[in-house]
Amino acid sequence: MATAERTYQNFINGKWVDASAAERRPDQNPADTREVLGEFPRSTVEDVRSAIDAAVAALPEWRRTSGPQRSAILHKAANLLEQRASEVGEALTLEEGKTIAEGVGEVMRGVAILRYYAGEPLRPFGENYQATNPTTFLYTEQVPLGVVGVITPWNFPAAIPIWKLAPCLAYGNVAVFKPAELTPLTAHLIVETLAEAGLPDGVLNMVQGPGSVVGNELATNPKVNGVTFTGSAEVGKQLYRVATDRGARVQLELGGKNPLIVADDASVDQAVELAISGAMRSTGQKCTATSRAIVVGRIADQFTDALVDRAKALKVGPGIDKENYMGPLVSEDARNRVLEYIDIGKREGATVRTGGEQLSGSDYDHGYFVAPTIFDNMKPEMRIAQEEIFGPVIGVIRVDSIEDAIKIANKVDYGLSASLATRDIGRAFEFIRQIEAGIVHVNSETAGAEPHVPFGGMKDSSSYSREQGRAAMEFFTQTKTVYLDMPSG
Ligand code: UN1
Repeated sequence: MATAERTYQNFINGKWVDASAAERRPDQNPADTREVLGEFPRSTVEDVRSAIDAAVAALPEWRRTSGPQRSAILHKAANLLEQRASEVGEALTLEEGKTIAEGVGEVMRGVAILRYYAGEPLRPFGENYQATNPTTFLYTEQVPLGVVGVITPWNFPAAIPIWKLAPCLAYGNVAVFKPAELTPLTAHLIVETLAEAGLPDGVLNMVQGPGSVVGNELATNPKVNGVTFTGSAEVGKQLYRVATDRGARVQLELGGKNPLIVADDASVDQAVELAISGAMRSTGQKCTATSRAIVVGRIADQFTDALVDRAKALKVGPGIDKENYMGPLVSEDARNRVLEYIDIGKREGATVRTGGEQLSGSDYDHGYFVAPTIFDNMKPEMRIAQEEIFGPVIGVIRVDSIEDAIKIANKVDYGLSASLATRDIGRAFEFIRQIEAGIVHVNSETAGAEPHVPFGGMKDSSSYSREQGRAAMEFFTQTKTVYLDMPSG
């Protein structure tokens, strides 16, 4: 297996530069940790400050570029990324672990997002109004927020950076991007592609390194006007306190505990497919993953048996191998955390119907593989039914009525996505009305997001803000109201 040959750098003011600290972090393949994909900087506060200063210096000119100019750059970035989709997708799979179909699919989603935001600067940026004085031209204009810190997680190392960076740049902002430490290579390739598309120096800067240093500086530095963050609730809430305390705008996308309610009239085959795909794709490491199957009445046994059979049949192994359905967890910590939750579930009295353990054997011994796990007899108050596990684990909760199912679905702190499998339109309407979730599905899985519509959660899943589609404009711009009158005399 190859060992690290290449060392990587930060991107500041249009140049690839070494971090000020000599210390580097190896980027390991979680399917086979003997493979190191590169060595990445562990940057210091000085590095972040120089990236912020470069962004500050680039802002006046960038914000004055025309919409069509910014549009052209984003179009070019989309085309360049499309040409590199298999290369970037492969890097993503090797460092994050998801399957190659998901890796390349995610990069293509990034391309679609870039194309959408390439169109944004060509759409309306404000509104005009009638004024009391009939000759006044009264209008609003959406102007950039300014310098934005972009902090992203490892689980969607291409799509999430792009869905934050593309609107950030499209609306005339400048960015300091801090990718997750576990997926620095995908971030590197994306920044390389965006830079090649012709962004002026300093408009996009990237600083690799730990959240406690790089993320913290972005949260505290008074020159940073806003911070957009996707990640854990714990880090997000801390960041929110620190950054809003100094008056910055903050956007959070946090966890989920997403339910799939299976009504007693549902197609069992369809419901099982939604549960498996929602729970096991990306090894369950999505904030939109399905982690609770709340099953109503008489079909519970049939559904659960079929779910268990389907989970047993899933092929698990390195994501780079096309025939595998599910790859490893992203890291040793992630694997240990999932195994710990499985233990907690057992101790709480839920029944493991399949999985529940780490996988061993030649394909598995150098990676962080856990078997697809189905808990039966999960009770709503159990920790495994309340807390985000972020792994290939789903629990079945059996209930007597759809009303109880919705009540239980809502009785968690999170409210990101939710799904109902049913053939009954009345039940669908009731579910849509009652469910506390930012993203609601009927007969489709809880995960997934179209690039051109708002994405975000209720309750503890976000900060009441939405990303993607036109909703992104609310975070990345501020409103200027203009009263334009004729000079008198
Ligand atoms: C998806 O379900 O495809 O971090 C997107 C996450 C979410 C994105 C999910 N912010 O998992």
